[in-house]
Amino acid sequence: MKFKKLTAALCAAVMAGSMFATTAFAGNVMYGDVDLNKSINVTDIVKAAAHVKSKKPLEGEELKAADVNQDGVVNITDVGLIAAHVKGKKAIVQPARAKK
Ligand SMILES: [Ca+2]
Ligand SMILES: [Ca+2]
Repeated sequence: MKFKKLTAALCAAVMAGSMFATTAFAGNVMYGDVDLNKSINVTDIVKAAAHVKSKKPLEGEELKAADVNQDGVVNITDVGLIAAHVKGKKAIVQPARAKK
């Protein structure tokens, strides 16, 4: 029966779609907030710096949040950006959130 097969394919597509939506939502990190506590402060600089020095690598959401300039790597540039934000020199501009 072709219809049954199509329904199964549709179900799989919907499930994959909802999984993607969950991932997208989880991806809404605050850039610079490395420890994910909703505020950007000196702790986040320390965490990002420890990652850059390979002392304590970040992963997942933390890694995403630490990549402030979103160039795919967390390095001293990102640490500098977080530091500038904390010192009140240059605020980190958060990307526009997807509107629903
Ligand atoms: Ca934080
Ligand atoms: Ca970066």
